[in-house]
Parts: sequence; structure tokens; C-alpha cells
Amino acid sequence: MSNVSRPRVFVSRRLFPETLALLEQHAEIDVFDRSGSPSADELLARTRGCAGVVAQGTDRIDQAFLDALPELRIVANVAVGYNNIDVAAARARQVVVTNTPDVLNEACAALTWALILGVTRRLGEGERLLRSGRWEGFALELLLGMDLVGKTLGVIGMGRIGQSVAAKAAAFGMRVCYLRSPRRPDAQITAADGTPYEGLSLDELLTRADVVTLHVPLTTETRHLINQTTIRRMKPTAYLVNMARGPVVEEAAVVSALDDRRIAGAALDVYELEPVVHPGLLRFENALLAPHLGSATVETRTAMSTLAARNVVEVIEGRPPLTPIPGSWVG
Ligand code: 8YV
Repeated sequence: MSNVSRPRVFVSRRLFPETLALLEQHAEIDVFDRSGSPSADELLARTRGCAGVVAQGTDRIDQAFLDALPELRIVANVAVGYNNIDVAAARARQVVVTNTPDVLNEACAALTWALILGVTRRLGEGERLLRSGRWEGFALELLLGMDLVGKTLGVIGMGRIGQSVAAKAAAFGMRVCYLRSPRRPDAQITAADGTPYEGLSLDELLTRADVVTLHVPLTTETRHLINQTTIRRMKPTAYLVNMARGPVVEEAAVVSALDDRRIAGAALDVYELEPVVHPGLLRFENALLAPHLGSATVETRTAMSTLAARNVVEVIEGRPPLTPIPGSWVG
């Protein structure tokens, strides 16, 4: 079959073979096939003339990029977060923007619990001790952590992932409270059995929770939500978990809180300047640090990639996108 009239799609990172096969049935594809991500210049050059781009959270899609690509019809992010994309600029140019919601809820919630359990039970420290050959055998007081049973989990960002995290709290005997949305203060969020979770202000949540876990999108309102001032509201026995976006937390504030023992520990999956990590964080045994692994399971990353590819196929063939970002597409 001639390729002359087939739409072109740039894929900014290696994807799973089945995802590429799906795209290849409908488009002429060009895949960035090296490790790391394309530079801004290469992303632009290789998307030139394309109807679609399959992008990652690390690809900056801004006004200048969109202006340079008048043929572009869809940006399909392989991520639920889309703070890398200027959605208003895309909408103004009638470029559809899609993300990959829902398919990653369980993987992200599972990693959240892995971090909560890991940091409260000092698993990273334990493994480092054992591997270093310094473990001297069982000791009653060795690496004592904190029980979760009877404690309070404070969820900041009670969206799909936050609710999935909250739903698992009962299994560990934890109570759940969450940050009330300032936009919808009366909205009541309930567990699957209809029991309402307790909605609190930020100050109330931070002073009450034993584990504070972050699941908000990165916006101008949530940037540095946890900062030098707000972190002081946390209990000295409490743990901070960031599964949202790095800049939601001011890393320097976490470093000073850990330095002064104003919190018990922190577990982070995301960082302000990925892949750079604040060097201060690396000093603390009670900082559990993961390299942005929230959705990193074979099943979930495959589902995310396939959903992004299916969004591209729908749009380049003139059908509505499956999962448009709210406000990015008007049907
Ligand atoms: C992505 C994420 O895998 O979905 C998100 O928003 O943070 C991760 O699941 C990552 O952003 C790569 O695109």
C-alpha cells in the first residue's frame, strides 16, 4: 500500500511493540529510538508535518511548539498529568490534547502504599544495613517503625488515584481524611460502602494526619503547597508522601524539616527538577526515594501507551478522542 496519503505521527519515546503495531496500521510513524528524551529542537523537528505526536510528561508542548506545527491535530500524552502541555494554547489552535486517566489508578495507588509501608517500616534503611554487611542479627529494638493501624491517612488530591489510595486504607486499619476542594467545599466524598470520608482544610489535615499523601495535579495553586510554612503544621511523628508532581513540594522545606526532626520521614516518587534530586534528601535514612515509578508496571504502562495510541488513531481518522483533557476538545 502506498504511504503517500497516510498521516504521520511522531512517537517521542520507545513504546511497546503492540502499541507501535496499532499505530502503524493507521499512520506513518517515526519513533525516537534512543534512551532518554528528545531535545526540544529534535521534538519539534521530528513532529514537523505530523498530524499527531505521542508525548511523555517530560516533553514540553508550549505555544511556540504549537505555532511551528500547523498540521498537528493531536498531542496524546502517555501520562495522566499534563502540566507539560499548554492546553489553552492547544485548544486555541484546535489541537486535541489527550491523557491516560483511570488505567493507572491501581498501579499508582499500589506504589503509594509501597512508599507508605516502606517509609513507616524503614525498609530502605533495613536493606541498606543488610547489604552493607553490618547487620548483627535480630535485635528487639532494631529499626523500629510506626504501626499504621489506628492512625490517620490525610489524602491531598481526592481524585481517581487519591480515592483508590483511600479505599485501601481500611485494610491497614487507618482512618481517612482528605483536603476539601476549595472550589467544591460542600462536595462529600464517600467510600465504596457510602461512608463519608472527612473533608478538612489544609491546616486541619496537616495537623491531624499521621501520613500525608499528595495526589494533586501540578497547577499554579498547588505549586509548593507543601513549603517551609505548611510543613511546620505536620506532627513530628508524621510522614510525607509525594506521588503527585515534584514541584507540589518544596524539596528544601523537606530537607530542613528532616534536618530539624520536624517530621518522622518522607517518601518521594517525584522531584522538582527530575532527574536531579535535592542533594540534601540523599543524606537521610528516613527519606525513601523512588525514581518516578508511580505507573511503572508492564500492564499499566502498556495500557497507557495503547490508550494514547488509540486516541491518536481516533483523531487522525476524524473521530472524537477517547480521553480528551477537560477543556481541550469541544465535540
Ligand atoms: C508517567 C505520570 O508514566 O501519568 C503520570 O502523570 O506521572 C506517570 O505515570 C510519566 O509522567 C511519564 O510520562
